[in-house]
Order: sequence, then C-alpha cells, then structure tokens
Amino acid sequence: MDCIFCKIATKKIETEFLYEDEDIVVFNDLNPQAPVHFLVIPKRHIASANEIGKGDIPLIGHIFEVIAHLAKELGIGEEGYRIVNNIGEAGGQSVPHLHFHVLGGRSLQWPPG
Ligand code: DGP
Repeated sequence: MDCIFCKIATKKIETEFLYEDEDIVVFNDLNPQAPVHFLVIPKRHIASANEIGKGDIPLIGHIFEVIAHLAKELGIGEEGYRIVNNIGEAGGQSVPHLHFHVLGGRSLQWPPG
C-alpha cells in the first residue's frame, strides 16, 4: 500500500523518531504549527479513527499513555498542550493513516478553524 506513514513506520522513509516501540512510532510534524508538534502513529495501518475497532482499545490507551510521558519529557506537560485527531476530508485529514497531533509550547486558541 502506498501510504507515507506506513513507509515512515517501516523506515522506508528515513525519519528521526522521538519514540518507538513494537506498536507505535512518534516523530516531528513536517509542517509544525507550534514550537512542539509531533505525530503519534500506530505501525499497523488504520485509515482513520473511524476504523478503530474493539481490538484496538489497548493500542489507543497506549498511545495516550506515551503522549503523556513524552509531553512531560518535552516540558509541555505542566503548562498544557493539545491532542488533535483529524478524520476525513471535512475534518482536515490529509494522510489516511491514523495519527494524533500533539501541539504545545504556545498558547493554543479555541475554537480551531
Ligand atoms: P493531517 O492533516 O491531520 O492528516 O496531518 C498530516 C500531517 O502529517 C501534516 O501536519 C503534515 C505531516 N506530514 C505529512 N507528510 C509527512 C512526512 O513525510 N513526514 C513528516 N514528518 N510529517 C509529514
């Protein structure tokens, strides 16, 4: 499958990982929208949050646990940050492989555009 995030996860495209384990990888966003902006993706191809099944519940919990850990490590845990998941065209999803944006290091506005 011609999926850019699958290629990153399988190291076909060289990308520096902030974190990696058996199930997920974390790397900086190519177009950062905040001083800290990284992406957390499962290694397994899941097209979007619409495709999350019951069997993926441990994976999703694991992703949030790793985000909390990394946020502390990168110094944004205390002041706060945002986790964003875009779904589909209207949701602003441009890469059809499940990913969570983590943005921090500045004051974030609400509502988003
Ligand atoms: P979304 O619009 O929610 O699907 O976000 C996709 C994000 O992925 C977007 O902020 C830019 C980022 N991105 C796309 N291609 C690459 C890439 O090859 N490397 C990295 N590091 N980020 C990418």
